[in-house]
Amino acid sequence: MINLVLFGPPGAGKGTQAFKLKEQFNLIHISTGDLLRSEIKMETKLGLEAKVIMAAGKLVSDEVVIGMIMNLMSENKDANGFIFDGFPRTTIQAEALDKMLATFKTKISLMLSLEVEDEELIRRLLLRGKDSGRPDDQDQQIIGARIKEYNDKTAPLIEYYQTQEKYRSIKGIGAIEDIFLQLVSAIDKLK
Ligand code: B4P
Repeated sequence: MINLVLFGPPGAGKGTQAFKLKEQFNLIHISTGDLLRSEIKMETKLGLEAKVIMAAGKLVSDEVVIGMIMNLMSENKDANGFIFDGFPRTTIQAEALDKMLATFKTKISLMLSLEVEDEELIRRLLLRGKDSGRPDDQDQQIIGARIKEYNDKTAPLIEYYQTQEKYRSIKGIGAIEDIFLQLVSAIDKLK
């Protein structure tokens, strides 16, 4: 199994690249952001709770996102592997993921971290906000709160994966195709 963590601040290109990588390597793409947005759309209890938190640029509780990942992984036991996009975002989530993968007798293969400066993140998200309808993409203050959450709670995971020798840093600025080729090359080295 190939199990990838696609990592980076909000707007780094995780969702964009995950979509291409899942096709290339025949993997199941799990995006916690997409899962939460679908709960919001269906107006479930979980969705109604998540809506307020996400609109403020904060992270949804570990318990909720870990539960969602567990459900999806159990439904895809025969998969070739997984791309985790936007998960884990805290140390608690990373530890829970390692435990879940252990029950599948597998591990994270690589953590691919897309590096993009704050100025470019803000530019991209405000641009997407113009037609995405995502409230968290439309206000610079909320985008700032998301970047702060990333720096405070998510960026420490770089060390978590560095210790396991799984961290690879990829420059996330430039043409989408060029960034994709760099990601593919890092994954190909696993073979
Ligand atoms: P996510 O849905 O994960 O959203 P994101 O961080 O904004 O990244 P996304 O993948 O969508 O954007 P991308 O970089 O591809 O999270 C949203 C919220 O959900 C979080 O704030 C949090 O509240 C909650 N949440 C999700 N997971 C959670 C978890 N595990 N724990 C707790 N809470 C959680 O793309 C951004 C834009 O850049 C796009 O418009 C794209 O077209 C563009 N772009 C991409 N690559 C580019 C390039 N090379 N050049 C120019 N533009 C590019």
